Amino acid sequence: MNSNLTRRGFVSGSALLAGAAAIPAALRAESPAAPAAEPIRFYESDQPVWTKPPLAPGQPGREYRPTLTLNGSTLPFRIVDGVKIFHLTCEEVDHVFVPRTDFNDELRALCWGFNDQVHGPTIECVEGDRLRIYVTNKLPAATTVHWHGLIIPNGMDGVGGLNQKAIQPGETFKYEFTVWQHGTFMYHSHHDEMTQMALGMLGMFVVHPREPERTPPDRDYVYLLSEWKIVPGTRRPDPNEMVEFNVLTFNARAFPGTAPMLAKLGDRMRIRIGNLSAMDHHPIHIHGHNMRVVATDGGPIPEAGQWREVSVLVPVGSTRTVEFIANNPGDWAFHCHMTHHVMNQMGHGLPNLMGIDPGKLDKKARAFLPGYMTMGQEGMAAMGDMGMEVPPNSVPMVGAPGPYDYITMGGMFTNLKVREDLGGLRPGDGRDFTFGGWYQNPPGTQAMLASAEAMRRDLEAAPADSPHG
Ligand SMILES: [Cu+2]
Repeated sequence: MNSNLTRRGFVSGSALLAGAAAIPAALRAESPAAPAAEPIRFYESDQPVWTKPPLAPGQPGREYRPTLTLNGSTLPFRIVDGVKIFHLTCEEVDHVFVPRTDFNDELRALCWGFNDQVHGPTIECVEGDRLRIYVTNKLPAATTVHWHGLIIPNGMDGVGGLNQKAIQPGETFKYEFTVWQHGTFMYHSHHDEMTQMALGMLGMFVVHPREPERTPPDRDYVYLLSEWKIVPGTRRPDPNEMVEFNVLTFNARAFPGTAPMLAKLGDRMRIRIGNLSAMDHHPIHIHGHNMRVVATDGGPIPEAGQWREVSVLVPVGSTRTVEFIANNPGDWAFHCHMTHHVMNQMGHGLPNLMGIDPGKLDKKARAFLPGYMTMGQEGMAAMGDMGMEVPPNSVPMVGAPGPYDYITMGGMFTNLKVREDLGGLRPGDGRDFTFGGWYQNPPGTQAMLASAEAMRRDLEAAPADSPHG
């Protein structure tokens, strides 16, 4: 075979010569050589998708319904000569992870982010848009921005040293490309990544399909997962940490600082989840519903390949998009299922005190450690609401008061509030878990203290015949 004749060329050439006449016209339209009508076909094209010429800029309200990044924002743009212009400024940000309430201290830290926020605002555009993104570096260190999952020219890919010169402090770089994909992607620093991503230089990147969706969501939420080490009493996330992350975040907020998602009963929900944590994958778990996994950052999953989950694993450096109908009213937990990821600033080098009787130990220890209290003999649930003195700028084991009791959760935890009537609440208005109030469970649909009479009737009844004899 002629060495210039690639396998692809050989196969498509043969198909043209021998196959065309034999294949019925209806089937021929399905062959790989047919014009790519469906965007998904671009993933199998022999040309990178960005070579396709751009379309007129897609408009919110016309080409797409905007997404909502709770506790964050969406990056505004302007249009110049048919190109969408964005501007990101890399800078130090005094970021609040958990706002102060009557029940907890605040947790804030000096992070690095974009446009005075951590993480950066969500970039939102439409398939076929031409984008020009200016990146101004106001950090004390060089940086770059990588567009995770986007198929763009090599020189726009943002890996410092490999694809471009690093952006020095004070410089502004210009990235420009056409996006011919749709889905959920991310952006992040790709220069001294370990430091800069640990300090917060991350953001989400949503591309809407050009063709209107057959079943567009009523609500389209965006979450970016990340993890931090903030030693209680300090003001800087520690980028050297590799194992013991103690602040786990949804959109850079830890519970009780996370706003709830709101849904009207019957709403078609979409949640786009990206994970740019340093070291951990997160199984994100929903209560009261199950979710269809419809896309990754590699593209949409054809309907036949979609699957259902109640915990969707979002690996480091990936996005997962899930959909479901909010058909079960209530206040539903939405959280990472790693139990050490739903707590705040707990030390992990602790001796195991489960079942230990401290006896007179506390009294003796208080002689040289005023206020000393042995904890952990019955678990950690009581720690949050004991009102103990804690180091300044920390939320160790803090949860929040719920409608029935103290909620013993923190970290990557929030609520999905499904209501028949939202009473005019706008989801983006909520800044923490208290937004929207609490669901009133209808009588007979709630776990409660069992009555002595019910226990006598049911627990003292003769056991049913055992299938094992
Ligand atoms: Cu997790």
